[in-house]
Amino acid sequence: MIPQNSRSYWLLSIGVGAAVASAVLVLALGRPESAADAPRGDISPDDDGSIVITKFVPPAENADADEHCAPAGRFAATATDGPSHMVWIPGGQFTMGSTHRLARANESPLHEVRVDGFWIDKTEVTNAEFRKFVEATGYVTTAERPADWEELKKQVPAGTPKPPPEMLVPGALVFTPPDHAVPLDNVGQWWAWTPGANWRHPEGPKTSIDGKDDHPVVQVSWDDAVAYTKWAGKRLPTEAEWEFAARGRLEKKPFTWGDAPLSETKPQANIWQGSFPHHNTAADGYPRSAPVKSFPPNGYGLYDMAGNTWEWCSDWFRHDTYRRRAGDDVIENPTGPAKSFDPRQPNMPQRVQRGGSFLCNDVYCASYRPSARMATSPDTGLSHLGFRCAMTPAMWQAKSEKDGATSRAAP
Ligand SMILES: [Ca+2]
Repeated sequence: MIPQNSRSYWLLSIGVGAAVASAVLVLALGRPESAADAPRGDISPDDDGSIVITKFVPPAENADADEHCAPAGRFAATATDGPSHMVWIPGGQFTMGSTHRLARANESPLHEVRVDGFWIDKTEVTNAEFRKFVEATGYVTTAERPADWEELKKQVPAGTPKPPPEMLVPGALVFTPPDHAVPLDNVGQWWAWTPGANWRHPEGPKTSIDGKDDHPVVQVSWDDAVAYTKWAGKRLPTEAEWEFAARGRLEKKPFTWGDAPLSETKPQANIWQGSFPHHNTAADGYPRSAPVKSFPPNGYGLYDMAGNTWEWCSDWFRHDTYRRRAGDDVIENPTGPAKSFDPRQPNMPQRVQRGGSFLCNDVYCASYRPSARMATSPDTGLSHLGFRCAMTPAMWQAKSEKDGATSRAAP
């Protein structure tokens, strides 16, 4: 489900005169485009007994998704062998994109991509995990800070007047459904700029995450997600890595589970059932986010690669990224364009998000498919947007050495 994906546009659409707001909204509210083996390296015990990978050797094809949290090798797989709660994704080549009937124009043409092996989080980063980061660092998320006009004005048409100060307060965008059917050409009818919304209060100041430790964290900007990954010694996955992992070894399939459409009786993912955006039957059990691992994993043992919450990727977004690759041979480890561009919102930089969310439905946008692409400005939080982390062998080695040093230094 497309959000309106920039807090700058929302602030301005509310805070300025009708003429400017109208121009902004024309740009901003458009409908989306038409529609286990872990590394077997030379692993040896360090002086203090911890396991250190001294030479990385790419692993063979995974054999059992549930065994991929840790590398197999000469040492029995234990929590110290690989990053906990992560799955080793062996490198490989795949066909990126889709021409499925539900695919949008920005998902084609199909092209061949090869990625190196990497670890990726088994689940979306949860509220409990994000809380540990905040408690350890004192980090204040984007949505908890007042909006910076000097930054926002770079994203809007020249000459746009500054909103009144009362509009530039901390906040984020919240899905706020109408109580009746509405035309699906204006996302302003179901998204609302909400002062006081942030990761602790994802649907506004009167809401909380009490009892939702195992739900994916939301209302985190791309900047917040990157800050978390750095603290964790990880990084965001690239768009190509994300899609490769989401496909779970299934070549050219429309869904993470294969060809079958979403089941009404045994849903494969947390999306929207009923009539969007006003009537959600929640036949899958969850009107909003679900605890991670509530639905079956994909072929790599990854949960919620379809639905639940969108997930940030590292790449800048371009609507024509794939068209610009046409004619290329196999593309190795693509990291996205150098700059963002989307003709619908030409002034606004956007980062890629993947995976769809609990708002996805086939009537409006079926983005719970592994090839579906969406984008949001990096300073924006949304009530259905979270992330998961990736990690390279070099990052894991660096973290292991750092943690080992820390352990040795401890009294
Ligand atoms: Ca649902």
